[in-house]
Amino acid sequence: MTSTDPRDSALVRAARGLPVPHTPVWFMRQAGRSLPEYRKVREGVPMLTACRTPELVTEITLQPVRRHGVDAAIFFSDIVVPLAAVGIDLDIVPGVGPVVASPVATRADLDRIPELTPEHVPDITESVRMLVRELGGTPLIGFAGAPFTLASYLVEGGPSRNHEKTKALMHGDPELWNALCARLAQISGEFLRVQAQAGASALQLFDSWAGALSLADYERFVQPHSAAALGAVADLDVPRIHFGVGTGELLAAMGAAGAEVVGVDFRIPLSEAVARTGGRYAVQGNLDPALLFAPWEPLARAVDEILESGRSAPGHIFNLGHGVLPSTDPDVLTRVVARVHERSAG
Ligand code: 1CP
Repeated sequence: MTSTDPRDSALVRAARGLPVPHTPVWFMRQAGRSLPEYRKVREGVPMLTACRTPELVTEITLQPVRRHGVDAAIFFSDIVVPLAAVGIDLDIVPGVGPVVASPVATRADLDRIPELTPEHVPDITESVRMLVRELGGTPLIGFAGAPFTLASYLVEGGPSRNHEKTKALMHGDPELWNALCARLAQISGEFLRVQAQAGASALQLFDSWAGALSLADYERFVQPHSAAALGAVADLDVPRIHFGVGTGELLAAMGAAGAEVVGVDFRIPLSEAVARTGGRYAVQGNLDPALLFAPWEPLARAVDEILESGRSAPGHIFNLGHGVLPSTDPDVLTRVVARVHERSAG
């Protein structure tokens, strides 16, 4: 294996708990509205169209790698892309997020959602292959949405603060809930599999809204389905990152669902996340994205503290606690990458 093999990159090594030349760093939502070059190529192109056009996906995915020198690319797509691919009528509305035309409420609604096959997403395979060729030794992270977070969009019909219809279905009709999540786990698992088989070097399952759940509800209604999605790629020897927001109480259960890396938001220190997960997993995180708006001195101090806190983990991948905010100054991100590399080398 040569040093230009992405399987030997700092990101993959950290995910596996192996020694690294420096702490790897990438940012959730590193591609996107914070970059003028992104706004330029997206002009007049709807989000879902962009996600299904291999040349655009490749260009947008590469933009933050060129600009910031991050240690990984994240595939430019969205968690709802595989749902649209199987025929669910939805759109990504600018300034809102995913909006579903006919929310799921009954067994008949669920029965209209087919399983995902690679034939639904030939463009995803093509995009990943193009990217892997362009990226050389830089690893590509593939991703999917976890069943709970996807179910929330499908049941609520769009973004939701309280997930009340979702929780009502979960508790009111557990049979339908479990059938819906089993279908979504198949779709997510297959979407991850397609990306890994086309050459992605790591995978992230986004359960962004799982922090809205109690541990008891998570374990009973959600974890088995996330475990099924992660289990669909268990044989592929590609490290799996499991991330959610506000999931301090769920970290051990999220690791146990079948991940090598647990994503941590900014609400607890990494050392605390390591303690809560018994040191069994590498950790990813956890700079508050709002701190990128603070003056450099306190920001640099926060970066250094996170590096220090991450030393207690078997492996640490530096990231934000959630996605880059659209009005972030991209030069600050570049500076954070340099700081992480400089302070963690040797
Ligand atoms: O037109 C646009 O530019 C729309 C903005 C946008 C972008 C750039 C959306 C709509 N999605 C994306 C890309 C995207 N989505 C990526 C790209 C790769 C990268 O990180 O650089 C990823 C990983 C996602 C995944 C995603 N979509 C998640 C999980 C990550 C997270 O932020 O927690 C979620 C929850 C979504 C749904 C979604 N899509 C878009 C928006 C605005 C939202 C959130 C809406 C809400 O608040 O519920």
